Amino acid sequence: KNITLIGVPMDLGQTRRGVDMGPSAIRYAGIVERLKDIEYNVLDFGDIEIARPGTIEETIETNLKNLEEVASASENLAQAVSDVIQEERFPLVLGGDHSIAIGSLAGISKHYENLGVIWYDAHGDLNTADTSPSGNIHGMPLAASLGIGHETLTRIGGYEQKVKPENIVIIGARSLDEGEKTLIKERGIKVYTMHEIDRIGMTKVMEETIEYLSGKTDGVHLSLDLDGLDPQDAPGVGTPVLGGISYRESHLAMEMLAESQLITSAEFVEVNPILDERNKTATVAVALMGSLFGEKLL
Ligand code: DIR
Ligand code: MN
Ligand code: MN
Ligand code: MN
Repeated sequence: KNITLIGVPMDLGQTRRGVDMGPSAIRYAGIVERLKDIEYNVLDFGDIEIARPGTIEETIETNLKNLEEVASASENLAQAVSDVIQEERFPLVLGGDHSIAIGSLAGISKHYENLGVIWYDAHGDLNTADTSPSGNIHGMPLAASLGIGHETLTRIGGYEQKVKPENIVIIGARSLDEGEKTLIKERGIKVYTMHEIDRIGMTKVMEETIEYLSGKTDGVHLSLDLDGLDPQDAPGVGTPVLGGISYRESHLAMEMLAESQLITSAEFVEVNPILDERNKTATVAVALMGSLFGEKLL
């Protein structure tokens, strides 16, 4: 029952300023106390250093925004996460925009033969330089972790494929770009869109997800983008999409993951206190982390 928090004040993977304050907002909402209350040994590593935009010399011709700065932070995060696992502690990464998942997965996957990934998000984050409508790297981390996209991103950690397509489950998707839809079909990635969540309910979605991953993986990383939730419940995000997963459904999902004991690392990303209502989104993130780590209502 040992957790190490790693803050990643990254905002260079997208264009809305303020998401770099996500780790502070989550700490302010009481994550350390919350986990200590359920008998965890909690260490706070502090924050990964992020270079200011434009401070690293650009040697690569690309349409990807802040590529060198994102890559540099990703290498640092990969090393920090890997060290935490080496110490047999659970890495809990606090974002920052979702581009940080490139570094998290690069550090985590070294320790597993068959890492599973649950991608809880309104988006697929499966774009590449060729398919991206925005040039924002936060729309690319899952593709990069599959080894698809710009090699500066796919080679973080010194190796290419962090996760196999058959070990991924995307939950909550409702805004997928054309290139992402193609990739999902080509690679056979399992996706529960909002349609399936409405149709069969979160209980069944999580039962199937746990069943799907438990047989074939030796660890599962939860990458939770707060924009997977409905903007009514999580308004402090840079790219809100209507019609998302509810607060209650999200708690249920986290509680079922806690019961399954499947999750071996996690990150909570895209909390932007500048766009928020009185730190509501960080507070929701902390409540969901409580459930993920086994907090009970009674
Ligand atoms: C869009 C938005 N698919 C892009 N992606 C977001 O820019 O690639 N991911 N917001 O979380
Ligand atoms: Mn640059
Ligand atoms: Mn995302
Ligand atoms: Mn998203």
